[in-house]
Amino acid sequence: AFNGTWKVDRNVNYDKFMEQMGINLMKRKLAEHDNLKLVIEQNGNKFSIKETSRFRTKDIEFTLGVQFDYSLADGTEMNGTWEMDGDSVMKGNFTRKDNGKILSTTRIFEGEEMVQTYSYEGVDAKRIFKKA
Ligand code: MYR
Repeated sequence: AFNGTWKVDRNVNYDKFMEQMGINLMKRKLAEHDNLKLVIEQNGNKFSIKETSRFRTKDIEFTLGVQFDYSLADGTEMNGTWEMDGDSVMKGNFTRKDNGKILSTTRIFEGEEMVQTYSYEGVDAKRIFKKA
C-alpha cells in the first residue's frame, strides 16, 4: 500500500515543527517548499526509499524493527526504527544523536493521500502526500 511515488502536496504546522527542531528561518522557508518526493518500495519487512527534494537525492534502506541511521538535509543525524501497526500504519521513533531527544513519526492513509505526522518536543506537524 505504501508502494509507489509520493509527492508532498501541503504541510500543516511544519514551520513551527522545524522551528522546534532548531532550524533557522531561511532554511525553514526553503524546506517548506522542498518538493519532497518519496519513491517507496516495500518487500515484506524491507523498505527501500528514494528521497528526492530540492536539497538532495538520498537512498534509504531499512528493515522493520531494525535500527538504522538517517540524516536530515541540514546534517542532523538520527537513528531509530520504523515498525508496522497493522497493514497500513507505519510508526517511527528516531533519536537525535546531538541531543538525545526523540522525534516520532507515522505514515498513515487518509483516502487517496498518505499523511506523515511528525512530533518533536511537544510540537506536531503533518505533511500530506499525493500519489504521482
Ligand atoms: C524514511 O522512511 O523516509 C526514512 C527515515 C525517516 C526518518 C524520520 C524522518 C524525520 C524527518 C523529519 C524532517 C524534519 C525536518 C526538520
